[in-house]
Amino acid sequence: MTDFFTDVTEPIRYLGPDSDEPLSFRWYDRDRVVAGKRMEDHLRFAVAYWHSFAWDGFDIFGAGTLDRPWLDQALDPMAAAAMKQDAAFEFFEKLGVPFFCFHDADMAPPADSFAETSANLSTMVERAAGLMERTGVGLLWGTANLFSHPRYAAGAATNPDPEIFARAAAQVCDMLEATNRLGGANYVLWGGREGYETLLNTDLRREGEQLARFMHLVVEHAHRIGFDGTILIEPKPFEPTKHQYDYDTAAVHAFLQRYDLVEEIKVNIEVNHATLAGHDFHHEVAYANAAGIFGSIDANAGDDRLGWDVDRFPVSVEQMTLGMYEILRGGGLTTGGLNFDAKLRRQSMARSDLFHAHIGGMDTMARALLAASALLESSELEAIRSQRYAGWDEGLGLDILTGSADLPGLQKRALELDDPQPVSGRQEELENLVARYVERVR
Ligand code: XLS
Ligand code: NI
Ligand code: NI
Repeated sequence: MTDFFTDVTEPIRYLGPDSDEPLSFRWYDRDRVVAGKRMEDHLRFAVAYWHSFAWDGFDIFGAGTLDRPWLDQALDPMAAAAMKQDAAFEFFEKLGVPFFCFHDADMAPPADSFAETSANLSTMVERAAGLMERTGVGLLWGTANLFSHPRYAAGAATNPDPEIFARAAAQVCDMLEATNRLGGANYVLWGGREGYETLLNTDLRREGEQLARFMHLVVEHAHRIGFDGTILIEPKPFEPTKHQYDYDTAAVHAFLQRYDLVEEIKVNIEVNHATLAGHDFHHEVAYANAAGIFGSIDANAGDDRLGWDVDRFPVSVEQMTLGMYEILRGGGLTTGGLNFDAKLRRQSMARSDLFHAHIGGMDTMARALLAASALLESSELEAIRSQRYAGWDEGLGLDILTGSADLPGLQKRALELDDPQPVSGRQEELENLVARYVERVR
């Protein structure tokens, strides 16, 4: 094993809620069985290569701050990529996560020609395959970066120039095959610049059709190569563009239905994107489950006072409990997982800060899982919810739903009967109920 994380000499262990050891888990106990499943299998944690290994801390106001020797510009790009991979796998192993996620450009340096870029990717993917084999770390998902290069300034699939669409398709072809080669459980499409800056130069109808065509090409090729993972779209309302077409889960669902893709593609919900769209994380998961398109999670958090995608590590057990509750209520994660699409603050310069950040995120999610699963197992909320709708399972409700009631019939009925009386929705009582489960988790 190489040694980039010398401050952490042993794998991170579970020491329980009373531990004062900063480099230990207090809630994430991978073999603990929760509702019939090991915690590790419930949560399916993944580390995001881009924020943790490909980012040096630069922002729009200043240069990199983080201590990341593998990002040294003086290194040969392929040697640097190998060093980065060694550092990443040392981290995955010491942290004890089952998965990671990456974009093509995170793992292999893009070159001047597509041929060379493609060759770099296959070299690094083969090398990753060896490290995955040695460490047992799997790939939760792969994705292509279709937003950083200047050629994608006006979008990839939604670009006004078909040559750029074609270049993006070539890149996705490579990355889908790379994901398949590495046994990836999912493939993600995030429409980084699939949107518009101004309607003055944008043809909305064409761009929608182009995007749908692109998705169909991806789905067709996934079938062709026998990729058995799930294809996911990651909704985000804006940033970098003023308006993104994959605004939220509802917009993605409408798009998938309109273009006959709803059986083929699901969603990867990111917590911070949900809040940018004006929703709760809870809402996005519930909506996806109701629509039958729930796939996976990018576990992170925004900041209440900043309207940006700040990608903090999750810290709120309350917020995460509500999302986890919906996930469990929908049957839990299958091919999906919880990917830490989260980054350190720019002043957290030490390499060991990566451990503290992930430990906090994993403990937050583990605690949320425990609270959510106790709440679900008790059936307290579900009993109240089903009682609230009980009228729809028989008599009048069933007649309305099955079509045996018509407007004049309902009018006649209303003339004969007393007015119906509203009942309490019991919201505050339910909020207190959730709080009790969050407090008592052990
Ligand atoms: C950016 C997105 C991105 C995707 C993968 O906001 O969250 O990181 O997860 O391209
Ligand atoms: Ni994001
Ligand atoms: Ni994301």
